Amino acid sequence: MPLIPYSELKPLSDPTEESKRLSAYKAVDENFPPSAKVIGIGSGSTVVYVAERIGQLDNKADFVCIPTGFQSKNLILDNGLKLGSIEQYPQLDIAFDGADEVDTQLNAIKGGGACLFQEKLVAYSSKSFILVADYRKKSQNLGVQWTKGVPIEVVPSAYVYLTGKLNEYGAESVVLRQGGSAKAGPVITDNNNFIIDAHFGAIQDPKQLHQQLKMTLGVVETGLFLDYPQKAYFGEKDGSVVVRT
Ligand code: ABF
Repeated sequence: MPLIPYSELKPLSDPTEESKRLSAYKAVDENFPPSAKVIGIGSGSTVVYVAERIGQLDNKADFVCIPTGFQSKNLILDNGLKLGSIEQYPQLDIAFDGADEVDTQLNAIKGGGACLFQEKLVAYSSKSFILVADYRKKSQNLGVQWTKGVPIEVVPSAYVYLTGKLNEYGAESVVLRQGGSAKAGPVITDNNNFIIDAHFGAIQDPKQLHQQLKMTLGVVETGLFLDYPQKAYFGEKDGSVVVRT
């Protein structure tokens, strides 16, 4: 089990980083099944600390880790963990992932890193799914804190059609996500698709919105994660951790 007590760790100079580490370490310490064989490792900057904590376990030769994208694959390797694929290990014991916003019902918006499809596949395949985040992600209602919009993975040739549809559905903004520079062009996902970020304001019924989007031609998957997380851990500014179940 984890080796270094939190109190003995060197404090991080950035309070937001500290809150991310706090949530991630506590989530691992409280949930990692001692006999787990297959672990999902999500994406984003908070999961960095999940991989770090799991990398401190002394039994890391006993389990394999499944990534949700390129970054998490590197995280697994950098922490000396065994790498596997979802095709080899389709049943996971537990998965940890970050989020952009989580409401009181544990509905989440994810996909800020454009890995939402693989993240959802890992979440669906896992007996237990735990979200880790800093205090900025803790919300009462989706669409209030995270105003960049719901990430939607779409078939590239359908993006103009979908832009029209999303406007019809009442989106306040619809943006085709671009790469790092103006020259880079649209972000391409691991599945060779585009990402549209559609902001709907405060989302009153996330399930209904997800279903409507999924029924629309050209939508591969949405970044609305509904009903999957068993728990969400939020690192707070004051050094405490709020757990929603
Ligand atoms: C992934 O990383 C995404 O689904 C989510 O958008 C993002 C959260 O990142 P961070 O932990 O950096 O806030 O989990």
